[in-house]
Amino acid sequence: MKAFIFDLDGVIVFTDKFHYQAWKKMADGMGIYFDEIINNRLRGVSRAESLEIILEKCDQKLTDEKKAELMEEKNNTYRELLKTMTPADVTDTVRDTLNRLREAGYKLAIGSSSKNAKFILERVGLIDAFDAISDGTNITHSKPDPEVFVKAGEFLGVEAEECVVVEDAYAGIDAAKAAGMKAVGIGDASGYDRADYRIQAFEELLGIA
Ligand code: B16
Ligand code: MG
Repeated sequence: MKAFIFDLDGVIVFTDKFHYQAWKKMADGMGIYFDEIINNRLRGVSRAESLEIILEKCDQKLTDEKKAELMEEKNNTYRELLKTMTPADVTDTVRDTLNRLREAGYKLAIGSSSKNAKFILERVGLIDAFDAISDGTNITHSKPDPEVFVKAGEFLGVEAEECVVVEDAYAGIDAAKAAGMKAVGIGDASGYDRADYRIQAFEELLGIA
């Protein structure tokens, strides 16, 4: 193995509470029912697909323009919430493990569906911790499509079979396998049997390296 590719939200940082608050504000404004159980279905899913899931509870048919407006409104609220993030939002364990993997000679990349990935990494002081960032701004298909991880491997100059993806979403594990990469399931995906490794704590990656 030569490289580790990390999903961002749910692996390195935890912004699902901000996604929830921002979508909730939008849904309440539209009179659409939305709760934390529906929010769980948005994990690792793109912004546009997230909106479609929320609109399952809406009886009106919305135009593409209206959908774009709602996504922008949600994203503006979400980015305001992201501004409250600081380096203290990344655990010492995550920072230390990333440093140790780098010292051991592995290339490190981000493979995230989020168009806000770089903004988040800047807020938490991790923008220089990775050799490459593949995110929602450089893909046309979201997970479980392998594109985001294939691009991360290309950016690093490392072959797919030499990359390990670390993911908290089932769709992310499926994407990693479709890319021909090894997959580590953590958090929500620690119980997913398609993952090659299943871990409970981030530092267990040092045992895989
Ligand atoms: P944005 P990840 C994903 O990040 C989130 O898990 C998902 O909830 C979100 O809808 C998606 O990014 C798009 O985010 O609206 O910021 O572009 O887990 O792939 O790092
Ligand atoms: Mg995730």
